Amino acid sequence: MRFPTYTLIAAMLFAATPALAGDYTLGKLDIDRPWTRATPPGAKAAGGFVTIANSSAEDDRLVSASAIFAGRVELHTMDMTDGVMKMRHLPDGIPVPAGETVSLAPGGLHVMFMELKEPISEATPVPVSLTFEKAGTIEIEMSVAKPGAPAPENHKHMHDEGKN
Ligand SMILES: [Cu+2]
Repeated sequence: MRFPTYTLIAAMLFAATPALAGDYTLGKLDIDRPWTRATPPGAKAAGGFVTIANSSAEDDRLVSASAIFAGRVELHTMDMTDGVMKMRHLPDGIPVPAGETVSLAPGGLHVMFMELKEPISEATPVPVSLTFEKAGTIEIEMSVAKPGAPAPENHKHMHDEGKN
């Protein structure tokens, strides 16, 4: 028995476009590729990262985040002050302007998981809730990369309260 040629072509096309796991939609927000890193034993904090695209005509804002595995979750940024990378708490949250894409990434904006109740282990996605001023709240899962997956050393040292 032979398959008609078009069946094979269709199969190849589907194989070439895998589903995008870990991407979410909330209203007009696309919330893509959320991830965090596995934590070494004794670590008290970890950063979470995600890309948020706002295709609506209205500005929005990531106002807060929460997670059952962290006693406290804040929104932070990092910037260079006198040649040193420093973290800053953003009490007003992270603006996501109309028509723009905002990336939370190592070395910049991030979700800060603090007072960790248990280590974050590699390859087990963790549930996180993100709340936006206009779009509301969404539950997502962050995939977990290896400890120390690409991030500036300074960030790690600051959270570990010590130097390696
Ligand atoms: Cu931080």
